[in-house]
Amino acid sequence: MYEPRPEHKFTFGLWTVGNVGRDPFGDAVRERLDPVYVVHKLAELGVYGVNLHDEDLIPRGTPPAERDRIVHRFKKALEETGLKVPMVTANLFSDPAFKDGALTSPDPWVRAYALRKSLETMDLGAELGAEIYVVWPGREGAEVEATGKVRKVWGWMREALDFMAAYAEDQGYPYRFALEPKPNEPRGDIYFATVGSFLAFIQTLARPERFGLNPEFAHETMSGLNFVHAVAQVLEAGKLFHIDLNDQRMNRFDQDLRFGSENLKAAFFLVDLLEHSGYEGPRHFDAHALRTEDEEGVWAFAKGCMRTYLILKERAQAFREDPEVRDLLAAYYREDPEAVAYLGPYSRERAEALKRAEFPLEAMRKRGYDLERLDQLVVEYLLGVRG
Ligand code: GLT
Ligand code: MN
Ligand code: MN
Repeated sequence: MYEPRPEHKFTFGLWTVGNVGRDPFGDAVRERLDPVYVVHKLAELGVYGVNLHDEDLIPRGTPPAERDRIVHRFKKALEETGLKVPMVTANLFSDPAFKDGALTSPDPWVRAYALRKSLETMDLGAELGAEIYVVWPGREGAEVEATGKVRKVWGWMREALDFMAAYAEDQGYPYRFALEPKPNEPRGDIYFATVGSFLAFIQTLARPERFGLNPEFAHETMSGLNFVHAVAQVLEAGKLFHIDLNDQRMNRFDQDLRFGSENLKAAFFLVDLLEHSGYEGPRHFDAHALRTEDEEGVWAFAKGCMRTYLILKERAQAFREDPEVRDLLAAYYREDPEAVAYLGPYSRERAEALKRAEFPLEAMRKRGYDLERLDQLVVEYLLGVRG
């Protein structure tokens, strides 16, 4: 019942299960895994697809003939396993050249280099069948405000994204661009900090229909925001192009923990939301095993992400079908036709009727919403003692 299958659309990045456990204070604790090996392992676990940065597959500086050999070998593994590559992204953060920004570097050579790298990654992704292109502006930020760069970065970013979308159009690539916000880390402050900031920015682009969001659980959560609310807004805007699932404690560095391992209630409502949203894209786990783990721990981590997702899906379904929950919700949303008539689109008549309306103020003020009972039921479903 909780066995992952390709139709669940679970995906992992090469950099997630391939994470070697390096942190700012400590060296790698695991060996780099061969991407072909990762493809076979993920397929065995019932995963749908594998995502990658250009450099996860093709190390920086690889000569063209070697590049083609790597891609050929990787494609063969995809064919053998049936695994897809739904999403690709350019690594615009590791190269020291990007230390003060990539697409928003003050140095036009760096901006041009980042743009070229993005186009090459789009070519690579097209070869692998990817249709989603993620842009994570990890280095597009600052520690020093005195440069005044904050006035210029929006224009640079717009120009780069418009260039990339036009290139996709020109090449006949099907890409939809999924922009991924994060408040900080690796920069002191990243310009595109939250879901809201990217949602607004998209509307200023030349081809807004090509652009959407790649929200990440950890990234909204680290600044204390409500990820479920953020995703709901993205869905409402028709902009959920991709999603990064993981877990995170508030006000900490980017932990990228196993999905559902910290904020179980938020994970429950996220799955509840996603599964009823009509979103059909990949469920990507952008997380990695703890640094304490060896390779076995990595696969336990990957299985855990998917298993927890499927358990939460079943729990949320059962919760929604519980007659007591249904009754509570029916009472919560009780619609009094007399009140409803005052609402809706503006008309002069409606405004006048509203001004004449007599409100049952005492009842309105006295009403209890029965949310303690409703929330306790959530807890009982999560604890597995009900449903
Ligand atoms: C990096 C980052 C992630 C992004 C990836 C895409 S790489 O691990 O922390 O949130 O999704 O570039
Ligand atoms: Mn991410
Ligand atoms: Mn993250």
